[in-house]
Amino acid sequence: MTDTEGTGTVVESYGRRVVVRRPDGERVSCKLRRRGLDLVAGDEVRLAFAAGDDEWAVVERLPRRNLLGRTDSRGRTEALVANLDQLGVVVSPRPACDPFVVDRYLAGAAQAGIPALIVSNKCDLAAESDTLGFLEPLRAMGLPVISVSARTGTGIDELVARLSGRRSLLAGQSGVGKSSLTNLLAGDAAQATGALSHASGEGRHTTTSSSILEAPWGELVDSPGVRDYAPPVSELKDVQSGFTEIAALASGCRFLDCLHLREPHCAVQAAVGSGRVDARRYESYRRLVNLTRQLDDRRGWHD
Ligand SMILES: Nc1nc2c(ncn2[C@@H]2O[C@H](COP(=O)(O)OP(=O)(O)O)[C@@H](O)[C@H]2O)c(=O)[nH]1
Ligand SMILES: [Mg+2]
Ligand SMILES: [Zn+2]
Repeated sequence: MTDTEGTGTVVESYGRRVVVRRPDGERVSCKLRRRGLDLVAGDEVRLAFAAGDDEWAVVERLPRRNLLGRTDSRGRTEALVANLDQLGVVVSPRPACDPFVVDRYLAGAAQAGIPALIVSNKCDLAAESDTLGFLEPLRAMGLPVISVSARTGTGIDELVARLSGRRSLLAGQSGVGKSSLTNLLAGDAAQATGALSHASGEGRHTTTSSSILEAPWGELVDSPGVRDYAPPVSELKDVQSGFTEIAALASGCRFLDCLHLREPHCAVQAAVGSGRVDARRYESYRRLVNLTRQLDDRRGWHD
């Protein structure tokens, strides 16, 4: 007897078990045929239903188009979600956002090759928008900025048009309105998620595991793990790939391995001096280099 074969997309992952959406839209709870498959939401997988078995098993993970990861507090890389079409960084005038956190999300997306946009929520609080000045250099770099209000509905149509037909993740600091936007955009889908795992008594035991919400217009990824976000960086030299305006200048530096910190004849430092590169963005870059150094030290201790 041979296996029945199938394919699908992982929409929820619980480590040893996953929920897979089949091509016909049905969601099935699957076991993993072997250890080490390392599945996250968004993964495309091959399934088999073995004769004599009573459920689908994931036998293989198909190649990933991209993978958004994070660095945890011990400096270990953790995969969050695969095959994303875009990352929306949600900001708001109140609570005021830390621009350095916003830059870390943008750096994670850039490193993974995922297009990013800014979702500027709470535009009904326009009187307090003076905290959003840090968006200007980002806008000037060509990053789309969409002003919305989850409260009044302003801009939501434009946001849906942006998200339409794509798999998007909305990330951002606590309080900026991610849940409000998710409820507004995919409320029914959010309620459906987790029903299968609750029914089978598995629950969600890791707070960072992502899930995919399927709305009529597209997909939204719910990822609690992106709250306190640092991109995964294995080498200091790689930090600049998260800052496209800095990476673009590196060929003008005298040293091939220039980190653009205190090296002489550095095109990046010169551009910061002349105002061509935003000084705050450069500071973000420096902080991420330093964070990477600290994490390297911590990794050293734990290995
Ligand atoms: N004025 C205003 N408040 C909002 C808006 N969106 C969300 N909020 C409020 O901001 C607070 C935090 O929202 P929440 O969705 O829980 O943020 P999250 O932590 O990012 O998930 C709540 O009190 C929301 O009612 C908005 O567009 N305008
Ligand atoms: Mg929330
Ligand atoms: Zn340099």
